[in-house]
Amino acid sequence: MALFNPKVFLTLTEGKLEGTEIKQSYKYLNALAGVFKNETARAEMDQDALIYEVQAYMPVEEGKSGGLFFGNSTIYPGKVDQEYFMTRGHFHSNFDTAEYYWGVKGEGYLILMDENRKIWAEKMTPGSVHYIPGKVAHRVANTGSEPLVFNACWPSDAGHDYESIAEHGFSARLLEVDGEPKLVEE
Ligand code: PAN
Ligand code: ZN
Repeated sequence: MALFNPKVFLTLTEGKLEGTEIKQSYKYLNALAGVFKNETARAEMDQDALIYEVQAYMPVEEGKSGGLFFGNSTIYPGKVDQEYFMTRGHFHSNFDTAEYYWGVKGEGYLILMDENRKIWAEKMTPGSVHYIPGKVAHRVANTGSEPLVFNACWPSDAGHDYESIAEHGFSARLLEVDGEPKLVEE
């Protein structure tokens, strides 16, 4: 019987994935037009600033049911006006599919919004575990001064629906108010 080495390594203290099959993507400020509340402020900032990056290990074809994907996201610290750097956020296209996120480094909030636009946020810190139920949109904001790193695991047929967020947004935004993060209704 053959013995194999793992194809993928997770650096446990950094949350980073290593291996030849890891897909890597980068989200720069110029790709986030219309995402932040103050679009004028966003447009005046350095458009080449790296806001977040994502690694994904997708051992089965995307869209195939029954598989699981594994990811890493790193959100850099910063704000557009009062609003913390954050991911675009999405519902899953296959609406009733769940996901796990867990914090590895840094601090921030996981912002969750259900199909009735009810919204809440969970604090993310190293070791915090977050179950994202199906039918719940999710986005992460970095409220700290260091990169916020988290890992994720989601079904291979979940898909990403960015369009409904682009159209309707989240019902609240995480803003810095008097030096503290506050979820402010739109
Ligand atoms: C994550 C996210 C990742 C980037 O892997 O895709 O954190 O956020 P956006 O996709 O919203 O830009 C996930 O939730 N996958 O389902
Ligand atoms: Zn997701």
